[in-house]
Amino acid sequence: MFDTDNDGTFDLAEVKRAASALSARLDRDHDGTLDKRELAGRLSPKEFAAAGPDHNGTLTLDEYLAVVEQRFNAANPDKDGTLDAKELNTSAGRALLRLLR
Ligand SMILES: [Ca+2]
Ligand SMILES: [Ca+2]
Ligand SMILES: [Ca+2]
Repeated sequence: MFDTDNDGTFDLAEVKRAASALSARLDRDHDGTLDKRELAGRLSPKEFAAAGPDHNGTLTLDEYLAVVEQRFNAANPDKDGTLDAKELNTSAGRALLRLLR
C-alpha cells in the first residue's frame, strides 16, 4: 500500500510520503497543524508532548514527520534503510504503522 516502488519493503521516503498524505486527511480543521484531538489513537499525550518541542498544543507537519522518522529508525534495528515484513511486525513496526493509516 505504501510500497510505491514495489520492492517489498518500506523505505523512509515512502513512509514519509504516506505520513504526509495522512496528515492532510487528519487535519480536520485545515489549519495546517495537527492537534491532540486530530492525532487521537496515534500518539499518546506523553508522545504528543515530546513531539512538540515548542509545546504550543499542535504539531506542524515537520514535527509530525520527525516522530515518523524516529519510529522508522526504532523499527529498523539493522539500519539497512528499509523495513521488511518482519520488522513491520514488531511492536516498533506496528507503532510506526499506526502513524500511517
Ligand atoms: Ca519500497
Ligand atoms: Ca488541525
Ligand atoms: Ca531493516
